[in-house]
Amino acid sequence: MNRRELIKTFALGTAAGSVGWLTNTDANSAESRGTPKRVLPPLKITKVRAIRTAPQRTRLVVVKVETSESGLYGLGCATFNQRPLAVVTAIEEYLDPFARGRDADFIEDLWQNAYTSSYWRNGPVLNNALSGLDMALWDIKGKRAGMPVYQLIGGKCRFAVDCYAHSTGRDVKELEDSVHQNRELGFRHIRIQLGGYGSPQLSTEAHFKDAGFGLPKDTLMDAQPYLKATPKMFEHIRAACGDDIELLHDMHERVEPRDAIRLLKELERYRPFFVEDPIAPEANDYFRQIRAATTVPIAMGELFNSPHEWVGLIKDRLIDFIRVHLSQTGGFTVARKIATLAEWFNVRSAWHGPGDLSPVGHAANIHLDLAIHNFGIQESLRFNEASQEVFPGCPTITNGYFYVNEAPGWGVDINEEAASKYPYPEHPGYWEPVRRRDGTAVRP
Ligand code: GCO
Ligand code: MG
Repeated sequence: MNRRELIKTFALGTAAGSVGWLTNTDANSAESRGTPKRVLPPLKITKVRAIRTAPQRTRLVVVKVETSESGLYGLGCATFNQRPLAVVTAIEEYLDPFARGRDADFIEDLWQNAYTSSYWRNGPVLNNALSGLDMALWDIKGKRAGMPVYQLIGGKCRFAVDCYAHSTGRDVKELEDSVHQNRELGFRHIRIQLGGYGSPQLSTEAHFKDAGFGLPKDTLMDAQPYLKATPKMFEHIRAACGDDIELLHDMHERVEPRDAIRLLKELERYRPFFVEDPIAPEANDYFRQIRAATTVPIAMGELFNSPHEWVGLIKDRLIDFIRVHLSQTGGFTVARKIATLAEWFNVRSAWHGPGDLSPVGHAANIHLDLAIHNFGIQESLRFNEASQEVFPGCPTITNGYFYVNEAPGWGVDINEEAASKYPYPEHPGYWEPVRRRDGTAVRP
């Protein structure tokens, strides 16, 4: 074959190829006028299960969503430590039959319909159940995509998640030692508390017990001993541990709003990183006065279950850190929206992250923290050996930073056999009353 023939053949071949392509795109565009071909084969939810376990004595509820693709399942956190069995019932009796047969890929659609499937909504029990389903679907989507969830929502904005540790002590000396320990572990942010919330150990006059009011096991907590001791606590820690440490404190809505304002003003000179829950959500309208009275950064939200509680405070810039508990809001789908809303009003994240979240819930916090611009700080928890046995892939902490692994989804799995080794503690989980000296109930 001479050169002229070769070129002629080649030209003919290309022409044929492009005609084929053209006809194809025609077919594709023709098809795009119809319903485009699904790249991912349909994936149906086949079962929604609630798994109970307590490897760290907290009553965890983890939802496992099984699918029509064998071996493909997702995990979600539905932990409500004070009412776990109510959440389990909401999952097993309502969300399981509701979700079976539905498309596991359409997370938002499923969230919206599950959310209104109870007609009444925005409560702690149903939101936690919904969160378990929601987070599990994000885990599945990450596994289908072969990516960690943070990649699905835009990838990393930081190499790891700065987090705070908890320090407490019955007196300032014990507290100082605990702060030094956490500093040695590499934490730059440390929450300081003098005993339990509101420092009940400082209250001594349990007149209600003498009067036989309430039960002897009820806790006494008067406001004044706490209000007087807390500025002294900050003063001691600043003097003993220095100026470059970021100090956080949780008022845990234990005092009246007016007292809260006065205490915040007294703490200004110690430059707290934030003070959390100065008042209860029922008194949210007091934030305007708090904002006007003090420059102390305010964190709020762990008790929020409804948009009515967070939208106003964020859009009016009345708080600096939004601290919702992801599963109490209805899950990851909701928290993403809260984070996006907050960004436009200079409110940063500080998601609730103590013991009453499962490692799956903590992982969801951290994946979100990695991917949002308005990340503030993350509350941390160390997972003991039992938790690591039950939840392979638990997040880790190094030098005060939280890390998730790079496995698809949340990167956290569950060993159900190990989970069954850690039943719930005897006590159902509700909070015992806290009272003033005259017996008046305190919001714990
Ligand atoms: C925090 C919280 C917790 C809650 C607890 C309720 O800031 O971590 O206040 O300690 O009290 O999660 O179960
Ligand atoms: Mg708190």
